[in-house]
Amino acid sequence: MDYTNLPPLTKGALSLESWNEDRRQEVLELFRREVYGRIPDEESISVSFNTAEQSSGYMEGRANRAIVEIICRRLDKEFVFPLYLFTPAAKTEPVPCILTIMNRALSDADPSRRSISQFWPAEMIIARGYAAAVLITHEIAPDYEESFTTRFHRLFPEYVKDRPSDSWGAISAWAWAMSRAIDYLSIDKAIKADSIAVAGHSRGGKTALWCAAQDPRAALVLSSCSGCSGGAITRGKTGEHIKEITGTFPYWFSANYRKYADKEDSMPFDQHMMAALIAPRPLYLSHKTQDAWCDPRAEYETLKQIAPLYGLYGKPSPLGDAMPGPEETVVSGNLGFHLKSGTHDMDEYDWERFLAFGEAHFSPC
Ligand code: GTR
Repeated sequence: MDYTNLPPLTKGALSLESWNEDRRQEVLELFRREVYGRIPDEESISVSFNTAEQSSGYMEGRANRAIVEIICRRLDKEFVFPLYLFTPAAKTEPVPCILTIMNRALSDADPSRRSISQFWPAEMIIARGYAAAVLITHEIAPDYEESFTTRFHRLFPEYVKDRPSDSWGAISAWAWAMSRAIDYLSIDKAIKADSIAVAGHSRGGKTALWCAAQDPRAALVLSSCSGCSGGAITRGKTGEHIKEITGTFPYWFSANYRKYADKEDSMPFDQHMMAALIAPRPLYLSHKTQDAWCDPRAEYETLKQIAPLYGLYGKPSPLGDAMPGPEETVVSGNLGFHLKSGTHDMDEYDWERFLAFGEAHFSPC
């Protein structure tokens, strides 16, 4: 694939003057309007928190658990979703936190810890000195077509019928919820407010990226196999494209996004521009060899495209031309990438590297 014709990050030569706040807002607006959809009238939603439960004795006494209800009200509607938060019991000082958006069966991120899964190894995260927070997609916005009527969507009944083509899809609702979780984590005294990372896999990986693109408080991003409409440049990628993803999951995106199916060359953006919105914050993308649907090469290219921007910010993160091979990891400055043999998944191998990347930036221990 020849990447010389990608839409450029800036108008004119890449410099910090041309990648200024106006340009960032312009790019953000492109992704809000054309891809994920905007949440309208955000100011009309009030958010408060209720610590519904606080208990100790988890993970053989090594962790405390809080369940925080995030209460969202708009006009006469209310919608509440839980944030599950484990903190290391032995720590007296605030700790960095990894906030994961979980998009699989509850057993993959079981808040009771009866079911343990490599997908969200909270015990390992705690042992390394972080707090482990998790949100469950299903508890925020349904991951199936339901005409935008339940959970988060019910705050906006007037958008059920005449839904503008730039209205939010589920990814925007999940990303919004991650930001509300950051609202809470930033005021919890157990957490270091400037050291909150966001993480997710696949649709969760897309969500974590979109959250961080919009919310500068997401201080570090860990995104596994996010692929199409996530970390992968769409033009020229293998596997899934806009036609397939909007055909199967139309409710993830704004209605506008569908118009680019089979017309990707006409997009005034591509995914490297969303990743650029995260610069110069630390960003790590991980991959599996047998995930042609996602296309690791297209994700590595995203990092290569934004690496010069990190240099301009004084965070040099140069990357070699060739993508790392299986079982290889590349970390350069604030950018990280690895490829592991296997199928579309997130596991302890990935978390090992995510946590090491986090340690280089957050010093959790
Ligand atoms: C697929 C989707 C991918 C990816 C994946 C997942 O079906 O098309 O883009 O997000 O689901 O979330 O596991």
